[in-house]
Amino acid sequence: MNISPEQISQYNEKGWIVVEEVFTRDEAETIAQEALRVSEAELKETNEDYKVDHSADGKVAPRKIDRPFEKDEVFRDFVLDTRLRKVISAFFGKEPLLVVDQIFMKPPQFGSAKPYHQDNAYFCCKPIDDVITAWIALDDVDEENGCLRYIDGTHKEGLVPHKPIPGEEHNMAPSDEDVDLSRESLGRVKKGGVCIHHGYTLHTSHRNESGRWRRGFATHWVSKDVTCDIHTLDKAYYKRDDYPRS
Ligand SMILES: O=C(O)CCC(=O)C(=O)O
Repeated sequence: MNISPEQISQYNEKGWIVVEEVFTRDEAETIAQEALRVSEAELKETNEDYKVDHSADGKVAPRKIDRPFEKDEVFRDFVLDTRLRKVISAFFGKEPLLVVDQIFMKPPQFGSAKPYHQDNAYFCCKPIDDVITAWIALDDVDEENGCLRYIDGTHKEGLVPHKPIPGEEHNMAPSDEDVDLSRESLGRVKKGGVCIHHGYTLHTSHRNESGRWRRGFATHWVSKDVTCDIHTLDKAYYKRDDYPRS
């Protein structure tokens, strides 16, 4: 797949980009089905609140799968696919190394919002230009089922303070004054396409108001030059013996 100079310019200027058709729809559907199977099995066993979404009338559905890479070879092969790694390196300019992953399920009708945040508020890694996320759409994703939304240019503006949200301590967010909604753009993407964003780009996703799933496979990458002030890299996948070397 060729990445155009315009796409590179958009990533550099806005801090995010959509690349369509990295995977086929059938490949994304296989992963979406597997995500459903794994998350429903986990739902039967877990009472961890951050893994579950609740409807107003008492229904529950899976919210997320943590570290899918470690749970199924199918997930592993998918996120290490060379097409994905080539696309990321086109924006990154270095070999991307996979640190961690998560699948956000956002179930129909009541999949919850993810508040505005910068990924590096969680990761605390540096240099920041070597921290990047590739979010693979496992469904067609638009404003009705909760696409990613970005504040353009925030990757050039540093880290803003984040605080845990009361009652949702798994979520941290900046104050409203730090989110300039006049610069918000939508990351609409088709199934199999990928949204890529810089570690400082402010982003969010709204509640799923549609009758469709909105599953997104988030993969978080760094370069070999990255160091970290906290535990983020301790269990990084690229340190595993079976991680593919280029
Ligand atoms: O899938 C979502 O709604 C949130 C994803 C996200 O915040 C991320 O991939 O960094």
